[in-house]
Amino acid sequence: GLLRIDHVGIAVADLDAALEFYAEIFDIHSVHEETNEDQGVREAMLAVGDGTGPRIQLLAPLRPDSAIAKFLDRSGPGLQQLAYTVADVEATSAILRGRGLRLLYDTPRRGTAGSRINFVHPKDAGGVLVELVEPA
Ligand code: MC0
Repeated sequence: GLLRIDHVGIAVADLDAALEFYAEIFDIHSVHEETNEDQGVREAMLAVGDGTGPRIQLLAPLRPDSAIAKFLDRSGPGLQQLAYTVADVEATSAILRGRGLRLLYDTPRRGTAGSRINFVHPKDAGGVLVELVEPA
């Protein structure tokens, strides 16, 4: 099942500009950055407060055909996904499939920091793109 909120993902056009905004305005800072070619993103994870709670993930597109580029074109910058930590992404995906939801991938793909991820289609989850994250 879903253990806790892992992160909230926010689409941004320019990662460096967004990092500067979050640092200067909210005093929230990046604790991890990486490029995920498979997902077509450059991303940063930001810690809030004492850093023990859910993170904020800033997502910038690498390519015009990427999910984040399409999201920015359609909706502009803003909340793009809600991610839950799970112990076993395959098991949770199977349970949700069994409840009639469309999972985007047949088998998990690689997410942040070597995690294994899958997504529930937003049209099957009340308009929210739900990500399942099994940490490395
Ligand atoms: C699209 N829709 C959304 C949405 N994206 N609704 C809520 N939240 C979103 N993020 C809506 C559209 O407005 C449209 O509604 C309907 O879904 C179907 O749109 P579509 O044109 O069929 O689909 P696309 O091409 O926009 O793709 C949507 C889809 C895609 C969710 C399938 O974004 C995708 O594959 N996402 C999963 C991968 C991803 O997001 N990667 C970037 C983060 P209407 O009403 O107009 O029909 S990478 C990441 O997260 C990793 C690094 C990590 O955390 O570890």
